[in-house]
Amino acid sequence: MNKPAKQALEPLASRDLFPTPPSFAARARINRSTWAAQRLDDAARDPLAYWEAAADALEWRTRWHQVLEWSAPRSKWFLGGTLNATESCLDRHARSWRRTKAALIWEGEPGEVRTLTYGQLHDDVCRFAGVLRALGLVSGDRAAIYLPLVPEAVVAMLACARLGVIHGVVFGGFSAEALCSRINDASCKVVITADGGARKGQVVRLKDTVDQALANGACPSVTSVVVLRRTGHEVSMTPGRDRWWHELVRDAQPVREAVAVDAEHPLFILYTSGTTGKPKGVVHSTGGYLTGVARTMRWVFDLKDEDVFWCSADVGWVTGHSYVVYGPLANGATVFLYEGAPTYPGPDRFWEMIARHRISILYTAPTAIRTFMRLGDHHPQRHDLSSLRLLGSVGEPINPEAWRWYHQAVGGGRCPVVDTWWQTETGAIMASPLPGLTAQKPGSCTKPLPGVEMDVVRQDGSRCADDEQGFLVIKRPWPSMMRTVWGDDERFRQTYWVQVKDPATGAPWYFTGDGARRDQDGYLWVIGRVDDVVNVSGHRLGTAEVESALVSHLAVAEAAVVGRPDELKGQGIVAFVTLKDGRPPSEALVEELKRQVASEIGSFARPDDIRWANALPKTRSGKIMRRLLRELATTGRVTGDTTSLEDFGAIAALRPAED
Ligand code: 7RM
Repeated sequence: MNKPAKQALEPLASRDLFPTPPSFAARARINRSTWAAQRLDDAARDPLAYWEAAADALEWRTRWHQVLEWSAPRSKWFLGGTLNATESCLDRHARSWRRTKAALIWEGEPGEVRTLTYGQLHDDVCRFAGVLRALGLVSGDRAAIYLPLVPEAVVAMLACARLGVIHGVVFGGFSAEALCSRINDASCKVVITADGGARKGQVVRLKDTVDQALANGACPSVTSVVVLRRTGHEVSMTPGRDRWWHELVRDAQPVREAVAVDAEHPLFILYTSGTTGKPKGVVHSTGGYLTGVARTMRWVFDLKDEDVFWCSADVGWVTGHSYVVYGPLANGATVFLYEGAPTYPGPDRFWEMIARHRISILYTAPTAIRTFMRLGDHHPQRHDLSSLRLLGSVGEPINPEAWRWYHQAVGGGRCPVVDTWWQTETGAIMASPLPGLTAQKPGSCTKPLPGVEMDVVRQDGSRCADDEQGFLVIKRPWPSMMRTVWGDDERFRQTYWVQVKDPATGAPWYFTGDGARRDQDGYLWVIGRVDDVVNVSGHRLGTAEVESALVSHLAVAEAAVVGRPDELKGQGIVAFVTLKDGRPPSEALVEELKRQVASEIGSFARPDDIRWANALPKTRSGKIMRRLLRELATTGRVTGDTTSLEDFGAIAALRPAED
C-alpha cells in the first residue's frame, strides 16, 4: 500500500484528546489504581492467564484442564470445560438477590412497557425450553428465530441455549428468500416467529414472510413453527406445522435442569455478508464466546449493578447477541429493549425514553447518531438526560463531527464515549477505550483491549510505520473468535487466514478485512473495509476520511464516498451527500464542499463529483451500501443483490435524471 501524504493525516490523528472526567475515573471498575500499567503488561505477556481469569467469572459445570489448543485456523478454548450459557445468564442470578432485579425492561413501539425480573426471565426460559424439547429439539439441533425485538426474542434464544440447541436469529427485516436460504443452510427444524412486529406505526407481517419462505416445501428440514401473538392481526396457521406460543407454554414441562455442553459446543450461528453474494454462517462457541462478551461488557461499559443499559441494536445482529443478551445477562445487568423505529412517533423518541427509564449507558451506531445530529440539538436538549454516564458507538467508523456531537449534545460533555471496534466474527469488542483509563480521540477506537493483540501491517506482514495505512490484523487467538463458517471450513480459512502471515514464522494472522492506521500514540484509526479504499493519483485514502471532511461542513448531514475509475488519476472520487434540513443544494455549495475536502485532507482528495441525495442507501443494520454506490458512480445504474436495502427510494433518488 502507498504511504499516505503525512500532513493530510496528522490533523485527524492528533486533533483532540478527551481524558475521562476525574469523577468518572474515580468510580470506574478499571482505572489507574485498579489497573496499573504493570497489569496491562502482564496481560500482554500472558494472555492465556488473562482469559482464564475472565472465564472464571462464568458458571461452569466442570472446569477446563487446558486453556487453549491452537492450530491455525482451528482453536479450542477451555478444553474439558462444560457449562450451559443460561446458568451463567439466569440461574445464578435467579438464586441470588437479583431474583427480583429487572433483567429486561421492554418498551414496544406503541408505548407499552413490560419488565421481567431475573426470576421471571428464568421461569419463562425454562418453560419455553420445555416447549422446544416437546417439539423434538435436542442438543446440537438448529432453530431459526425470526421475531421482532420483544422479550420473547431473548427468551427464545436462551431457551435454545438451555437445551444446547444452536440458534440462528434472522433479523426481522430480511425477506422470505433470505430467511429461506438461512433456514436451509443450517437445516433448522423449528422456526420461532410472531404474527408481526410494530415498526413506524405499521405492522411488519412476519408470519406471512415465514409462510412464503416455507411455501412449496422450500425448507424441508422444518417440522414446526412456533408463533408468538404480538400484534394480534389475523394470520394463517398451517395445521400440524404451526402452533401458538401461548398455547404451547401452557402445557409445557419446564426444563429446570439445563443441558451442560462442551465449552466448544456452538451457541449460535449468525449470518453475515462477505464479499460474495452468499452470506456466511458465522459459528460461535459457548465457553469462549461467553468469556469474551462477559468480560468486555463489564470493562468496556464499566457496568455496575445500578446501571440501566441500552444497546439499541436488534437481536438479529451480532451486537444484539453480545450486548443485548449474553454480555449484559451474564453480568446480571438491567437491559432496556425498544421494539420500534428510533424516530417514531417523533424525532425525540430516544431522548424521551432515556429520560423516562433513567438509562445510564447508551450504545448505538454512528448512522443513528448522524441522523439525530441532522434533526438538531433541540431534541436531546428538551429532555433530562442526566441519567446517562457512558456512551458507546459501534458498526462503522464514527466521524469526529458526530463523535463531538454525541459527546456534547447527548452526553453533556460529562460521559466518556467508547468507540468499540469489533465484528460478527470476533464475537466481542476487540479495540475500545477502557473508559476509566483511556483518553479518547474522536474517530479512533483507541487501543486493543487487554488480551488482544492487534496491529496494522503491510501486505507482506511487516509492521506499518506510525500513520501509515495498512491492514488491521489480529495476531493471537482470542476466546470469542468465530470457530468456522457453518458447513464450510474451507471458506473460513480462505476468507480470514490466508491473506497475511507473520513474516518471521509464516504463521497466519487473522485478517479483519479492514484498513487502519496506528498513530504515534499507538491509537488505531479504522478507515473502513479494505474495499472502501480509493487510490487517487497514487494516494490511498479511506472513503471515511473524505466523508468526515464533508460532514464537518455545516450544511452536510451525511456523506458516502466511493471511487470510480479515472483515466488520469486511477480513481476519482464521487461523493453522495445528504444536506441538513433547510439547506438547499446549489452549484456554489458543490464548490464549497470540494474546497472543504481539499483543505481538510489535500487537493488530491478533492471529489470529482458531488451528488445530492435525500437519503443514502443502507443495509438494514445501517451500513452504507458502498458497492451499490460504486456501481452507481461508475455505470449510472444498479444491479445485483439489494435484498438488504433499507430504503429502495434512496436508490431511485440517486439515479441520474436520464436513467
Ligand atoms: C459489530 C459489527 C464489522 C465491520 C468491521 C468494520 C466496521 C464496526 C467499528 C467499525 C470502525 C468501529 N459487526 N466497524 N465497528 N469500524 N470503527 N468502532 O458492526 O460484522 O456487522 O461489521 O464494521 O469495518 O469490519 S459487523
